[in-house]
Amino acid sequence: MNTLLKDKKILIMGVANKWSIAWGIAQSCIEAGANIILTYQGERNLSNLKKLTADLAGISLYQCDVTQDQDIIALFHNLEEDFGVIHGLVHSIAFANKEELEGAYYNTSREGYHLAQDISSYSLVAISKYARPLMKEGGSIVTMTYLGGERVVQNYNVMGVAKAALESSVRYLSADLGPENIRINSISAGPIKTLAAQGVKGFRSILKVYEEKVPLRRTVTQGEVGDTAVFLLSPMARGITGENIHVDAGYHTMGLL
Ligand code: NAP
Ligand code: 1JT
Repeated sequence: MNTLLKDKKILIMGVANKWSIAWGIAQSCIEAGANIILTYQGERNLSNLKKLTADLAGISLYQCDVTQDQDIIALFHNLEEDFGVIHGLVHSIAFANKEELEGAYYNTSREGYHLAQDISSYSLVAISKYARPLMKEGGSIVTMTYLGGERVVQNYNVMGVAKAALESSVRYLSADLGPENIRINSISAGPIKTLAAQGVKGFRSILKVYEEKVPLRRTVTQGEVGDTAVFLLSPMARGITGENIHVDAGYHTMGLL
């Protein structure tokens, strides 16, 4: 237990189940004394979340599909009424059609491109707009990215291009929101076995490279990402905005492996 986020209200979007990176972040936030608010997309996730949070006091759950403007508007309207203020926001949401996460990038369909951009990148822009009025005491926004947004990583394809847009959005939003003492940063996590990663072509061989070649000779955990998120959400990171922090056991420092 620590007090880095004592009594701070942190909204976390993107918990699907206990393997979600967002759930790792939620646990680290709770350990740091935060009051957390979670959003879920559909009824299936609501029952998961109810089970996950059954033993934890004071966690509020709200529905929000980020492709729906009316869901985003209703979410922040309800948060304004129920809490009046939030101090932190975690965006841990992405989607792309599985068949577009393999083969040549030029085979990406127009529809698949738009879908990946809408859910994985534009959603951060819309959410930041509506979170801003609630961050009356200043705030910190954290989003999740992957190295495939900066470099060519085989198979990451349309998600890589969506992550590049997401990372650029972080920089533009940092300029918009900085004067109101709202910071925004991304965490570039190494590969972690989650629902999203399941069934992704070549994922296992990427994990193997981590164990054999990266500086720390291992993969990273949801808990390690969670602790970095707590740092970024806390006053310890008060001078940091528009930044991308790699939590990837050092993989990003390496040349061709
Ligand atoms: P995850 O548990 O599957 O989380 C993805 C979340 O996005 C799910 O909760 C999913 O909800 C949500 N989502 C998708 N479409 C949505 C929509 N329209 N509205 C609201 N929520 C929606 O997988 P994860 O690995 O933790 O991914 C979280 C973030 O980490 C993503 O941005 C991902 O790119 C990033 N990341 C992951 C890795 C990795 O190796 N796992 C590495 C680096 C970065 P549903 O389940 O209901 O669709
Ligand atoms: C999505 C998926 C977003 C998998 C994701 C993701 N962000 C990171 N990963 C894990 C990953 C995926 C690939 C990869 C390396 C890591 C699945 C669909 C929903 C959005 O390739 C090198 C493909």
